[in-house]
Amino acid sequence: MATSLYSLAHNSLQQSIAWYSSKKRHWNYPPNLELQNAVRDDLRILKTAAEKLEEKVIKISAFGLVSRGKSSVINALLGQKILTTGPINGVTKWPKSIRWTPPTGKIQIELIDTPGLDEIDGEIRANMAKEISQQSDLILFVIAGDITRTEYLALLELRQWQKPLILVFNKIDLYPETDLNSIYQQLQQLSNQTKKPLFSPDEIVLVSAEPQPINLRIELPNGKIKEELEYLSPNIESLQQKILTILNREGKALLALNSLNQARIAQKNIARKTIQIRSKEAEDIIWRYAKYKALIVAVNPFIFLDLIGGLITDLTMIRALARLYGLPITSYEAGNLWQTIVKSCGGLLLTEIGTMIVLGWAKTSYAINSLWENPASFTTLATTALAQGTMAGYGSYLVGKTAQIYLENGCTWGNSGVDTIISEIIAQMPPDSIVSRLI
Ligand SMILES: Nc1nc2c(ncn2[C@@H]2O[C@H](COP(=O)(O)OP(=O)(O)O)[C@@H](O)[C@H]2O)c(=O)[nH]1
Ligand SMILES: [Mg+2]
Repeated sequence: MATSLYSLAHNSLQQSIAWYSSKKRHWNYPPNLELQNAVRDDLRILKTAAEKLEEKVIKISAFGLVSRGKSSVINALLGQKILTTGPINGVTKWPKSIRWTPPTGKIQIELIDTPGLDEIDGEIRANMAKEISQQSDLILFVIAGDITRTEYLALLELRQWQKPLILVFNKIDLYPETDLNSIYQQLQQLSNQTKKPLFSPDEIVLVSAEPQPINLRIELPNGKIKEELEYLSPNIESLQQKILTILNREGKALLALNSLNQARIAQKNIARKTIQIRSKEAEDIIWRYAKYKALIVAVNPFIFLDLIGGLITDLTMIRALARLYGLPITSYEAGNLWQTIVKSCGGLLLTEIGTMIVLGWAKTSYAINSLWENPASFTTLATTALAQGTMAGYGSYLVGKTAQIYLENGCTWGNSGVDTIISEIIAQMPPDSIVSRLI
């Protein structure tokens, strides 16, 4: 990944932190304690995401069902038996993390071992899995033997969270007939062969992290038979190699993407909570401007001025909402808002033309034929003005509602918004990279 993108990611995060922790974020609205408490955790996540980018330690975690050999795989990577492994379920109770400095690289890696996805129950498991995977830059999903439905669903979910994955098929010493092709076929069967396969062949690695010892029968010169266990060394080089290749090529991109993704989730949460907590004030603002606009349009006799007046009211309303929420209006979102405003004005123009045709004259004609020359037409004027005013007010109401949606989602769009940088990073990576699989 180009360094410029890395600094872009860095700047974007710094900008967001500066914005969201600024006291001036809500313009001169008084501080809202409920809101401050509600977004405290999200702010912390935003800051952690920025720190993570600076730390440059890549987190790799092992996921999978019980006894597939997650702990063994990590031991094998480390070349040391640091983690306890064993045939009994639930050997690994809590997530553990270990620093690993691979032989060749200068990269700092943190390996995270997790309990099996099926070892702890329901909600705790789901939360733990989600939390660890969100922190991880790369996930080793360890399987052994047939892929179960549970494994397949977990893989689907990780893909949905846009997590870079390597499928590690462990214990090949027990399944010598297994090859990439058979794993591939199984995956396709599970996905009903309709969807795009979850993995490309080069994201699957076959290893044996802790091969079972072989019982050797040695015939001694005196004719006696001696039994001896022969311990085979792990077969893990292919995984080591794969990890190093990925990290050398796209380690920085993985790091940046993960930080940006976390920041994105945090920013969306802040926006959502802000809009929720300030909904009453927002409603007041929207109605107030809708009424202004209805009034301007109803009272004002010229079509052209109606439109200009309406436009100015809408823009002022959007600014008022952005200030209430303290959310940035980015260029992308502003563009989309413009479209909505233009549409709302288009609606106004149509009613104007419509009422002109139906009633035979428009308000504009009153500017020329003043009312006292033709007092009988007053009712028509009132009807026209009312129709236009109502339409205009309704238009403003729609614009206000749309502004809410855009401010909530749009806080991550725009030139330096995390969404833009995420897609730029993905677009820059070569098509066979693990990052480009995340689209
Ligand atoms: N035959 C064989 N057994 C293995 C291999 N890797 C791990 N095991 C065994 O599988 C069992 C579970 O391993 P462990 O690492 O504790 O699994 P975890 O629950 O996924 O962490 C242990 O008894 C290991 O000795 C392997 O490559 N081949
Ligand atoms: Mg374990």
